[in-house]
Amino acid sequence: MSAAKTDPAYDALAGLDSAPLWRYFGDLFLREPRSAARPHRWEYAALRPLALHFADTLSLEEAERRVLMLINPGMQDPPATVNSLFAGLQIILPGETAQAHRHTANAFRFIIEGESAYTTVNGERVHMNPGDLLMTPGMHWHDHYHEGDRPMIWLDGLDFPLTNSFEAGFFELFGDRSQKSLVPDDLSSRQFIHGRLNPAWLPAAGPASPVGNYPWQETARAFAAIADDAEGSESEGIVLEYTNPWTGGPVLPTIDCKISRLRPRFHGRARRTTASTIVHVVHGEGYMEIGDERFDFAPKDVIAVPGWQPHRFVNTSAGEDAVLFACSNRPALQALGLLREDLPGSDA
Ligand code: GTQ
Repeated sequence: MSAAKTDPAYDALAGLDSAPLWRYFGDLFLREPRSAARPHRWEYAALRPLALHFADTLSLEEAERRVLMLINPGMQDPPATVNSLFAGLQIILPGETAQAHRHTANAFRFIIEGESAYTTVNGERVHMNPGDLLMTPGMHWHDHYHEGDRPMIWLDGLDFPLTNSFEAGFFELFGDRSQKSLVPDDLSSRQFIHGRLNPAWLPAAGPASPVGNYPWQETARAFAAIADDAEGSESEGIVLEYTNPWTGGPVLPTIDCKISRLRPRFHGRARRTTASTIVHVVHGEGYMEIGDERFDFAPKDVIAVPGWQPHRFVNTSAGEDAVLFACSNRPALQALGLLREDLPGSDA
């Protein structure tokens, strides 16, 4: 009976801070995920001049971190890039220090341009060069210093949308602007670099990778060693996961990081996953299809791939590889029993 719609008991219920589940049910229990995030591309060539502009006009005394947030048009408040992940472009100039702090959010950096900066993570200076992947696990003190001679720009990835949604975010300033160096520079990267030969005197500690830097040199060496001898994944090409040497699993408890080499004319098979992904183009030209949209990409662009959207990678070049860095929230979903992946259009 439509009379039920005007039943005054509904107002009485609202007045008691209660509501009828039957009027919400379909929105609360979706047949399948519907991401708030939209598929999106951020063009590096357009953002870079603005990063340089703010480097000129805003000092690091005025900004805790000089970061251009990559805000998904569907996720403005609170801001996120996709679901539980945030990405931003951070710029630091020669001679600048980004002051020491720590937070519960896990972070990584993928270095885009510049050289001779380092971040000090719990007393270890970790140097950065283009293509390097650096870790700053939750509650590790970190400050950045640039001793080079041109601007340094990197992609930050953090899980603060997750820590904030769990209302588990803490933040502290160290006190001094920078930490003192407490151990030899780049020690964690050097002692774990081989991956298959771990330092046996160090007990596994914490849920995150102990490696400060996964240098580009090692990534390039891995691709060169595999060469064209492996088939790779039909969706992601020659795709390598950066691993926590203590577990063989993802580098951070809530974020995994991978790098894919797409050979010339690679046309990936579409897949979908409940994990949400952020892709950064290291080099090469091509496009991503996400849902029914196509995003052409150029080097250094960033692309948001919302969860459960079918997506595919295409390298349009006939002669050059495309190399893509990607992070996702897969470990968080996996830990909670929420990970589903498939290849749409197949029975698999
Ligand atoms: O470099 O420590 O993009 O604390 C956001 C928060 C970077 C950082 C971000 C941060 C940092």
